[in-house]
Amino acid sequence: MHRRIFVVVGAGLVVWGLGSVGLNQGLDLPRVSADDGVRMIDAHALAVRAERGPSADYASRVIVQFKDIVDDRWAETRVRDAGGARASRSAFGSRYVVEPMTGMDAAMLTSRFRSMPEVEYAEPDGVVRAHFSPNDSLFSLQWHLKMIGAERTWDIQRGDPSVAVAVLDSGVAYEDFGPYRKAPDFGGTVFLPGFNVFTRDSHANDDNFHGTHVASIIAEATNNSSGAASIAHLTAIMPVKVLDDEGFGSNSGIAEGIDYVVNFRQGGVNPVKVINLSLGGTTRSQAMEAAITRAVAAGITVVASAGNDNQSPVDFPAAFSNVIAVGSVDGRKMKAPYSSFGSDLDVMAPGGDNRRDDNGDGRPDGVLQQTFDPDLAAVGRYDAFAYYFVTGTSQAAPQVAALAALLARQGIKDPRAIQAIIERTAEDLGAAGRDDQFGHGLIRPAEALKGLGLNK
Ligand SMILES: [Ca+2]
Ligand SMILES: [Ca+2]
Ligand SMILES: [Ca+2]
Repeated sequence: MHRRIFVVVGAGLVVWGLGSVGLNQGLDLPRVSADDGVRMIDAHALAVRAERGPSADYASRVIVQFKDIVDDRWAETRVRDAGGARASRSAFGSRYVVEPMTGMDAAMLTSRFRSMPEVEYAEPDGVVRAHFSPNDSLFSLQWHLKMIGAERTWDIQRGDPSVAVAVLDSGVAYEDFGPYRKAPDFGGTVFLPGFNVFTRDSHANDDNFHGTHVASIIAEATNNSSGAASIAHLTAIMPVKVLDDEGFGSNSGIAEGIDYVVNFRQGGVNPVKVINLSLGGTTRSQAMEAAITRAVAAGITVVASAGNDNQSPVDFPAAFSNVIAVGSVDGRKMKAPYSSFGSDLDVMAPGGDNRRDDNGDGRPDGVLQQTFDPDLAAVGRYDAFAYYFVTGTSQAAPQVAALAALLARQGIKDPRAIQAIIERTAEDLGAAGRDDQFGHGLIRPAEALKGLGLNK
């Protein structure tokens, strides 16, 4: 199922090595259904997939950044000297992802690149993964919106298509294209031209389920007499596919996706003011950090999920100091048992806990939005849309990204100011003041927006 794209440096040719996406259109699997059309994701299948790790061998590669703008022929010599077999150049500069030749490993290759004076940095590529909690099940209505006071928020600001959030994820069900279908409750949602780092084209279609759920938390069509509501529903979404069909990706892929967002222009301006990263890994990447620093310098607020391993520190990219790191609370405003923590944690949002039913509706508490059936997606069907309760810091981060977009719409331009407002107005939880379990506390969007900008 996995696909890889490498430029073969030797011949100077771009060779697109596209593996096939397994489409078994005729397969008729039993679907989980409920009377009200709300469904649960088969937690077992997701857990098995997460345990197994990625099919794609992201971790065997090396990221190398040359100091100067170089041409591929020049780079080819260095890649060969270092022991690289194949390399793929970034669309945005002299950054290459190099596969080692037989007998070499990523560590050896990295150390050879580091000894070259022309190299700015080299590092083994790292694996990142979607931060969904693999124990999702069927829940009741959108309690997360009540907890953060969404209705009071909408009295002040509902977003505007002139402000966009880039969702770097497994893609989004935003268009009808090939086997992919637009999710039904994206009715009036505006989508900007996206990017797929695997195919290097604009078709950032979701083949997993995760990215569509995350984008729906931010801007699912609202007040349209159908489906679910969302926090910043008039905000535009830019779909950027950096995770594969299993929810895995690489540090180099994240850097590539961020570079696409930073370089995007429409009518001479970049409407993207927020990047959401509901994903992470444990390896610190210079390539990713440099891309994030460029984004923040360009006025883009970067939000990332803390991770679902109940460990400290939080994952990268959340652990970077210029990224808003978001943890997850349950229906009681307690830290969700999976939510990672530590000194880099900034704020919390309701990401849910499927083992609890604190609103007493007979269903476990998760975040309800539209996406498609992940089990059917695994066999190549991306059109089985329904409303799913999903839990995780993946579901918490986009609530903060949505709030950042609303603040940007109010006219707050500096990402540091946006982060400061979100933190200052958060509801303090746990130990008094900022602490490592809750950061600054639970976001309060209406309080953050009050008195600021357009509609004060
Ligand atoms: Ca709706
Ligand atoms: Ca419940
Ligand atoms: Ca506290």
